Amino acid sequence: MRLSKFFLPVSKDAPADAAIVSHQLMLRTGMIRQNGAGIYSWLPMGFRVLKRIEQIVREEMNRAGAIEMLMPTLQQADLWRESGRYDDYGKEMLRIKDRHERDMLFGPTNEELITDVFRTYVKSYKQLPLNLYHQQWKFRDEVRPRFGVMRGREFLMKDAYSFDLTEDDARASYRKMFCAYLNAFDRMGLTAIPMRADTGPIGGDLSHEFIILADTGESAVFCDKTLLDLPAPGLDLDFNSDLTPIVEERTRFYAATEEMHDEAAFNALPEDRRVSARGIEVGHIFYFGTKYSKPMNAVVQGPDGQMVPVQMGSYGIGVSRLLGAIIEACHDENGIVWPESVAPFDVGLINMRPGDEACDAACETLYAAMTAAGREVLYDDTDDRAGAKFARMDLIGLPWQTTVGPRGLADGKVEVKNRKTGEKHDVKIDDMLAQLKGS
Ligand code: P5A
Repeated sequence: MRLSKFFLPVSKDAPADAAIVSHQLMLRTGMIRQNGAGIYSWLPMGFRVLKRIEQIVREEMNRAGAIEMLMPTLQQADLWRESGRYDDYGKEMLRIKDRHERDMLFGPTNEELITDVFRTYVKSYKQLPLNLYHQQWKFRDEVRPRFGVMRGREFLMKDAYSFDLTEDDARASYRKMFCAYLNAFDRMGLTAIPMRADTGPIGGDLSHEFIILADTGESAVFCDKTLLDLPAPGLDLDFNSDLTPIVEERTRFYAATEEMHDEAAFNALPEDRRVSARGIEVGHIFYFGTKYSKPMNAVVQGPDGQMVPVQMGSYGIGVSRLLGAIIEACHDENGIVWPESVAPFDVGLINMRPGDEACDAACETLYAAMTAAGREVLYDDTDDRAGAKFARMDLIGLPWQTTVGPRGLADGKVEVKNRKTGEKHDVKIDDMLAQLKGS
C-alpha cells in the first residue's frame, strides 16, 4: 500500500477526551473515529488490525474443534421471553420495535438464539459434542462507555457455545476453550491469566475471566506471580486428549477478580508472589448446564432413549477490546509497538527523497520484492519531511522499518530498524532482495 493512496488520518496532538494511552494512540493513528458514545467507525488502519485479531481467534477456535457460523445482530424478543432474560437483562439491552410493533433487540449476547438453532436441528446425543461460534457485533447500552474500544456500546465479540450430553462432557468442552484461549492470546503477544469470576447475567456456577495485567485496567485483580511465567499449551496441543492437567496447572495457583477475591487465601501466599494489580478482561468463559436448554426445551435423546436437556457453556472474547488491550501492553513513548502477529502492515518502507530517481527506483524494487514475498508493506512515498516520516512510522508502530536514502544508496544499502528494540543496521539491497526471493 502506498501511503499517498492510503487513508491514514494521523494527528500530532493527544486528543483531550482520551484518558488512557491506547485510546489516545488509536485516535492519533487514525484507527477509529467516534460516531457516538461507545460507537466507532473502524478506519482502514484499525480495520486491518481488527481483521488480524479476528483471524487468530478463528484459527484457534477451529483448531479446538469449534465451527464458525454467523447469527444476526437483531433478535426477536420472544426468544428472550422463553429463557426469562427479557425482563432480567435491564437497561443494558437496547430494545427496538419494528414497523409491526414487534419487540426486537440488538443482541448483547446470543445464548437464546443459538439454543433455538440447536433445538431445531439436533435431536440425538450422536450429534454431540458440538461447539458453534461466530464473530459478530454486539450492543450493550453501558452506563459508562469509556476508554475507547475497551468499553464500547457497540463492540465485536467472538462468542462460542458448546453442547454436550453430560456434565462431564460439558466440562471437557470448557477445558478445550480454556486451552484455546491461552493459545490465542499468546499468539497476540499477551499473557492472559484465567481468574475465577462472577457469572453475572450469563449465569452458571463455573466461570473464568481471562485477564491482561495493565495499570489502566478496569478491574482490580489478585494472583500468584507464578502464573505470569507459565507458557501457553502450544499450537501442537491435542485437543482430543484429556486437558485436565493443563487446566489444573493454571487453576491451582491463586487468581481472582475483585468480586471473587479471598483476602485470607491471598495473604497466605509468600509476599513476593502476591500480585495485586489492575486488569483488562479480554475473555470470559462459562459453564451453565441447562440454564437455557431447560426453559427453551432444547433436549436430545441419550443412549438410553431418554430425552434430556442439553448441557451448555458459552465462551466470549472481546475482539474489538483486544486492540486496546494489546496497545496498552505494547507501546512506548513514541507510539504503538505492534506484535508481528497482529500488525496492520509488516514493514514500513520509507523513501527519504521522493523524486530522486535512484531513491524512487530502489523503493519500487524493494516494494515489489517485499510484496511478492508475501509481506504487507506500507510504502511512505509522500513528500513529507524525513523527520515527520520517521515520527509517523514510529507512532503507527509497524514491526520493521526500511529506510531508503541517497547516502546509503551510494553504497547500495538501506537501513533496517526493529521498532521494538530500536536496533538499526545497514543492509545491502542485493542481500535483502536475495533473502526475499528465498523466503
Ligand atoms: C460469553 C459469550 C458473554 O457475553 N455470552 C456469549 C458470554 N460474556 S461477557 O463476559 O459478557 O462478554 C464476553 C467478552 O466481551 C467483551 N466485552 C466488551 N468489549 C467491549 N466493550 C464492552 N462493553 C464489552 N462487554 C464485554 C469482554 O472481553 C468480555 O470478556
